[in-house]
Amino acid sequence: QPEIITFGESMALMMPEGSKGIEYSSRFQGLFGGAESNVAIGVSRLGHKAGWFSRLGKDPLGRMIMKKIRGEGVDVSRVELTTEAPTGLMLREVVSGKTSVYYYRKGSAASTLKPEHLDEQYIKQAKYLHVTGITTALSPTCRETVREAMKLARKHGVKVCFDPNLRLKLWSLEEAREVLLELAEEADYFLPGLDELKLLYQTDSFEEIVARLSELKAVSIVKGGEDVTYIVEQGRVSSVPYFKAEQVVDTVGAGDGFCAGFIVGLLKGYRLEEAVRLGNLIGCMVVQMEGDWEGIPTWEQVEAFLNNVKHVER
Ligand code: KDG
Repeated sequence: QPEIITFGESMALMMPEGSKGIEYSSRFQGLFGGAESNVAIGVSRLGHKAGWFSRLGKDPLGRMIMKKIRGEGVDVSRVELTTEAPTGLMLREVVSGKTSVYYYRKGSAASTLKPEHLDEQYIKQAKYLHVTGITTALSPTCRETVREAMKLARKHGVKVCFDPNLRLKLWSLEEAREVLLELAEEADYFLPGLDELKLLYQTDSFEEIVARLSELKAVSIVKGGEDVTYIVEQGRVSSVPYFKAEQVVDTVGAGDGFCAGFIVGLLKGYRLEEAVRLGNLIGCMVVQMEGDWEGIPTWEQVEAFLNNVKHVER
């Protein structure tokens, strides 16, 4: 039985091989990603049971994504492959150090998710439900599904983690603010980035941001401070330093890696600071490899890193 359940859109991901951008590249790597499945894969690699569901197209990309997520040990028993709509696609390039993402996901299978697709019993038996703002941007029915899932979680005492994951290529800031700030009120753990909060609360003042976060019932974990992650709990602020990455290759997915590490910390009964430290470590490992989730370590690799175990080459 999954200890944490999450749902949302996963898409095929094409990235140019080498340093040429999309326009001039003739070779691409075929990967996949999706904020929520990135978290589920992370939790699974770190040795805990995660369930992820969505709707995927009954097409080669949908089957590829489903098999790979299953291959990572995530429970995909509630995923539906449908002929109604195709699997979404995104392209990503890093040109002169600048990352750009292009979405081809309008009308995708995942955007047809609706509250009827939720399985109450499945959610009920978990300890955590993890949802993100990306799903709420996909369609009105997706938005309703997130609201309903949070309601079901509350009804059954399942703790809700909410990452706003603001994506301005999907909707306007005005629309996003209204929906995301409303959902933040319903979460137990609110996991935004500092840059997102500046936009959502329309202020650059850290004090003002802390004041707004302190109005929430949630514990807020704010990613992307100056080399620290902040914990804000009813007016009290503490910070946990980052680990230093040896090389930064691809920063996309770092936030999801953080969430996976943080949730695993909670599952292990760690103190908040310790759970955040684990999140920081996973985020740091993710940025050192290409792809959204490929850099997430296994639990053995985490232990080896923390215990300074020497790597044996052969
Ligand atoms: O957090 C990483 C995600 O942004 C990436 O996996 C793609 O889910 C994705 C999205 O909608 O941007």
